[in-house]
Amino acid sequence: MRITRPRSLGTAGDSHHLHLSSLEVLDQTNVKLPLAYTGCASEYVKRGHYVPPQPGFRVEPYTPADVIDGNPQTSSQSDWSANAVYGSQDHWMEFEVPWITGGDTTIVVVNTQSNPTRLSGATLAVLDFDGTAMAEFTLTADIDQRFQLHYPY
Ligand SMILES: [Ca+2]
Repeated sequence: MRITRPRSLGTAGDSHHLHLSSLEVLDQTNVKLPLAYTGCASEYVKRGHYVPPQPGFRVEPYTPADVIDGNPQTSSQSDWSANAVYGSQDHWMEFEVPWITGGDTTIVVVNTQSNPTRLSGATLAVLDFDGTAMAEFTLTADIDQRFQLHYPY
């Protein structure tokens, strides 16, 4: 499963960031499937944003692991520090889904509370093992977003 925010969506107004709070995949009986992040992401998303130690912020960078930690309060943040060149690359991240069973699958995306419009127009693609897109959804600025994957696709 790949989430992409390409530069072609626009970089004006500090809009080109890929920050995400949560991604869940539920099978037809609403059982949450285990997702895995194996480090497959664009450079800045993989690196994550790092905030120097200060009150209210943690020390670890904000990476895609924060998207599948089961906690909607934590979010990934593409690096927007002085180490990143703003607008220089497309942002994307991939998560592995071990299986998708027959029947309807529900994909639940939780956007960040701050600057949710940045996610608007980004895409969520369900990829086959060879990278072929079986389905693609367009994300919005909504905080809670749900998409139905109908089998067969
Ligand atoms: Ca989270």
